Parts: sequence; C-alpha cells; structure tokens
Amino acid sequence: MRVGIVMGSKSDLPIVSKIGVVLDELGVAWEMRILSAHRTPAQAEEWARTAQDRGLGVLICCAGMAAHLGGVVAAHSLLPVIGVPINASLGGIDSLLSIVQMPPGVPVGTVGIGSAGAKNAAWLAIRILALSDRGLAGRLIEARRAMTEKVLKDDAALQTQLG
Ligand code: RP5
Repeated sequence: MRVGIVMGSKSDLPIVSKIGVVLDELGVAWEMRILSAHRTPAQAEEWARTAQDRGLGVLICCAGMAAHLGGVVAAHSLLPVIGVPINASLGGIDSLLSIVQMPPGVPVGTVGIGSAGAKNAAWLAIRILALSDRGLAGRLIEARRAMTEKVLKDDAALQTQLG
C-alpha cells in the first residue's frame, strides 16, 4: 500500500476510481476510503494520523462543495497531500478554491477539477514516489514515451487523412 486515496462521499467514486486505474497501470499499490471531513471527522483524522505508519507515501484527497478533506488530512499528517476538486456544485470552482487556498505551512498540492485532475493526482503521486524508487522511475519514463508516441502517431494519421 503506497498511495492513500480518500473521498468525501460515495458520489465522488466515478471520478475517484480513475486514480486507481492510473496507479494500477504503473504498478503502484493503493488503498481507498470514503471518509468525510464534516460527516466523519474523527475517522478522517484517524486515517490521516496513521497513514505514514501504515506505509503510505502520498495521500490523495478528493471532495466536492466546501471541500475541507484535504486540509484536514494535511493538518494531521506530514505526508505530501494532493487535493482533487470534485465537480459536485458550482462547476467545481467552490471545491477548487476550498482545497487550494491553504494557510502557509500546511500545503495541499491541488490539481484540476474532475476527471483530468483525478488522473493527474495519480501521475503526481507517481512522480513523488519515483524519486526514491528506480523501478517506478523506469516505468514512468516508459509511460511518458508512450504518451509522446501516441500523439505523434495521431498526428501522422491526421496528416495522411488531410493528404
Ligand atoms: C462532499 O460533498 C463530497 O466529497 C461530495 O463531493 C459532496 C456531496 O456529497 P453527497 O451529498 O453526494 O454525499 O463532502
């Protein structure tokens, strides 16, 4: 178990599940919980406080609306915390601003809203873990190469199509 993923509600799961897909592709183990900063504050605190001792290296916190989950987790753990704003209301802008504007000293590294942000939370966690894992660093290099090759292949096909 190397990445801890937590979401504020089961309603976040369709977006949050994309994190696990990316981590699986790169062979990174993860755990996933539903815990709310507002509805289960004691359990959210406990999860954050015990995360490092359970072997987690990065925590990804996903929540919508007044999204305080990432901030609460960052308050109770010194692990790097990544926040994913979920588009539950107001186009996700409320969640984005709730997550990103942390007081100095207690950072939550915030990615984009929704699906792209969820995927990038996984990619960012992978980059952090790859700093101290040569095998993972190698798989990350390969994954980036595959992304580059796909775009170049798509461009070549487009050029052929356009004549
Ligand atoms: C947040 O409130 C959750 O992360 C979710 O995005 C939003 C709405 O929760 P539900 O009312 O769908 O449970 O805490």
